[in-house]
Amino acid sequence: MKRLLQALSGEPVWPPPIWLMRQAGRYLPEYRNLRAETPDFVSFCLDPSRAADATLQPIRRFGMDGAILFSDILILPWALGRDLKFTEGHGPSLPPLKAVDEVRALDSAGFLTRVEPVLETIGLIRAELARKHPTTALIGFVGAPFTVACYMIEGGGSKEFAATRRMAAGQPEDFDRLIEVLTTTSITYLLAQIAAGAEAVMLFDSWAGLLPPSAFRRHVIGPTARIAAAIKQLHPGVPVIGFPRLAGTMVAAYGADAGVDAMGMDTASDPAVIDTLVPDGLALQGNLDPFALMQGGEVMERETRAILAAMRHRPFVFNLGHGVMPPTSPAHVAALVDLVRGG
Ligand code: 1CP
Repeated sequence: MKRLLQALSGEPVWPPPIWLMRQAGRYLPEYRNLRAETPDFVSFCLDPSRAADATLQPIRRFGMDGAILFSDILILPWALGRDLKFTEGHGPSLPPLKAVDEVRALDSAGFLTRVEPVLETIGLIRAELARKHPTTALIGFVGAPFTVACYMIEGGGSKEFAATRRMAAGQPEDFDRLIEVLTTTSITYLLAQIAAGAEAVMLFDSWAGLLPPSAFRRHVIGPTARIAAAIKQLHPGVPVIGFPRLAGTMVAAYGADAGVDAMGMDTASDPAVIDTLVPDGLALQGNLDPFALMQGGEVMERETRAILAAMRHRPFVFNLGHGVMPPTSPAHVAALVDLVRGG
């Protein structure tokens, strides 16, 4: 079995497998060249041969144990009929979703047709992995319902996601309905990704840490558990990774109740403490500071060794605590892979 899949399934594998969030992206010159051919980011994500190429670029360079599908968490709202634009230096924008009528109008019947290019991308990636990188596993993903709801309600990125939290607190039925649509369509989408060739799946819950404990259980743990159970029912061998970013002490409840096989640790988490908060069989993934990677050299080495020492005894996948930053030198990524593989 591929080493990444072994570790995610709860088997200690050492040295640990490694891949990095945002391992495809602007820090790679070959990505910038490819990206320049398709200025519109949504079109780029929906171009199977270019999206497959972007996915494979870091694998060709560094031989990572995991390839993550090149796409975006906002492709799902786009496929549900919300207009989506990415502007250079500004990030995503969508029309802010305000009322329950707009939730009812989401096209959960038609969305699967619109993501067909993504499924085709997955097929292309698997074919090239089989030919040239047979030990690398392909990870599919969605944004977890709460995080996707944040972008849909706010209409883009935000520091506070105030409109979202206001709707969750003040219009709980509307909010539940949106989370419900996102939960059921995420299940359909992930099952389609697995059928197309994804070997593990990840749920990015980047803004989970904004919620108080009661809402965290309702909008983060609940939907994640439903998605994980639906996948387990049909594909018990496909590992599910959850990433409840900035969840603080709520990782204990998440680790116990979200039904995931593996949990991503964010940059602020102390791996030795997380280790004591979650069940022994749960694989952990993370969590080098992206800025330590950017710095490289001794800083990167010291931080990396501390994480390895804390995780030596459990199923573990080396990663960052959040995505690779654009100014990062690719040489630092190569050095990190060597360091981790040296055990
Ligand atoms: O022009 C570009 O190249 C745009 C930069 C970019 C990239 C490379 C965006 C816009 N998305 C992506 C790809 C992407 N996004 C991947 C693919 C594979 C990989 O990791 O290598 C994945 C898994 C994502 C997931 C994603 N998109 C998340 C969850 C993880 C996280 O970073 O917290 C989120 C929140 C997004 C939204 C998004 N997409 C892009 C941007 C700049 C943002 C953040 C917007 C914001 O909150 O301000």
